[in-house]
Amino acid sequence: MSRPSQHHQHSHLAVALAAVLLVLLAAPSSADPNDEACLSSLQRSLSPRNWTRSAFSAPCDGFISKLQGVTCNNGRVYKLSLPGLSLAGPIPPELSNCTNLQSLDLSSNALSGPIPPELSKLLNLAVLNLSANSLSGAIPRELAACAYLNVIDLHANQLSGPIPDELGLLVRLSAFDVSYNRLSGPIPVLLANRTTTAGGALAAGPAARFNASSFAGNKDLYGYPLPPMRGHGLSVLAIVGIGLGSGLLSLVLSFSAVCIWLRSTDRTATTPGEDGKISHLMPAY
Ligand SMILES: *[C@@H]1O[C@H](CO)[C@@H](O)[C@H](O)[C@H]1NC(C)=O
Ligand SMILES: *[C@@H]1O[C@H](CO)[C@@H](O)[C@H](O)[C@H]1NC(C)=O
Ligand SMILES: *[C@@H]1O[C@H](CO)[C@@H](O)[C@H](O)[C@H]1NC(C)=O
Ligand SMILES: *[C@@H]1O[C@H](CO)[C@@H](O)[C@H](O)[C@H]1NC(C)=O
Ligand SMILES: CC(=O)N[C@H]1CO[C@H](CO)[C@@H](O)[C@@H]1O
Repeated sequence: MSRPSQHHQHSHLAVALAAVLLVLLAAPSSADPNDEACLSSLQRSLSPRNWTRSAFSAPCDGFISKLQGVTCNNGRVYKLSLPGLSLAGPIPPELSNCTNLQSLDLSSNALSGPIPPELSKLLNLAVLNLSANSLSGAIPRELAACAYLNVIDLHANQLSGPIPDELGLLVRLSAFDVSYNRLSGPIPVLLANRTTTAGGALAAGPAARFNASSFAGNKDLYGYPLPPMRGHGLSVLAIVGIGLGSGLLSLVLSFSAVCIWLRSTDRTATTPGEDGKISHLMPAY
């Protein structure tokens, strides 16, 4: 007697499961409010040309995106790739609402203003490429919170201030480029030097973690792998210049002194003539 009712219960369960599955499969097209806030802020700030506002409420249909440059994974925005589209304006802090973002590429545009420290809330971020823009201000040290960062490419901007030491703690970094900015100060040792292996011995091959090309084109940046204390190198040049200059000056001075002396001796040489005249006149005395 109990068997049929159990069967009945099982089939009920199966129907319920199927319904849940159907709902789940249909669900991904419904938007995540965080992604919507993130994409709306990007539209407000940079207005990518092909973006239609209607798509923000449902940017992802499972793995497929309705917006240019947006890649979805399971209904969430996971990649934003908008290089070389002449996008102008500041990076909105609300970009940090795309909490599943793993890759952000806004390179080769006309972005200005600072890199928002809020980007450090993107805890899954592996790729950050903001190269070839007009970004200014400091590199936020908060970025060190993005522990999965593999790529930080900030080359060719107008970033200033020091390179935060904390970035050296990002153990997964395989590409780091801050060349051609206005950065200053010493290069963090943990970015420049390969850390020692567990045994304490230095890893084989070159000692550099990132070589000079990662740091080039920043006038006031110094330390390995760049020359030590560039300011010092300049002052050495200045000392040489001062030395050469003062040498030349003393040469000119002594030359003119000799000239003046020669002239005065010329005069004294001519005075004997006058003396002679006088002496000729002398007899008439
Ligand atoms: C917009 O989309 C069209 C067709 O999909 C494409 O040809 C065009 O390059 C896109 N515009 C921009 C600015 O990328
Ligand atoms: C960042 O983007 C630029 C241009 O869009 C590209 O040339 C460069 O290789 C990228 N950086 C990395 C580390 O992939
Ligand atoms: C980093 O490496 C360079 C070159 O091998 C070396 O001269 C320098 O002393 C190292 N710095 C530290 C702090 O280990
Ligand atoms: C610096 O390292 C990059 C790869 O990380 C390599 O392509 C480049 O040739 C190196 N440059 C120098 C001057 O060693
Ligand atoms: C909807 C949402 O999550 N909005 C957040 C977007 O990011 C800003 C700044 O980080 C937050 O203040 C909002 O709450």
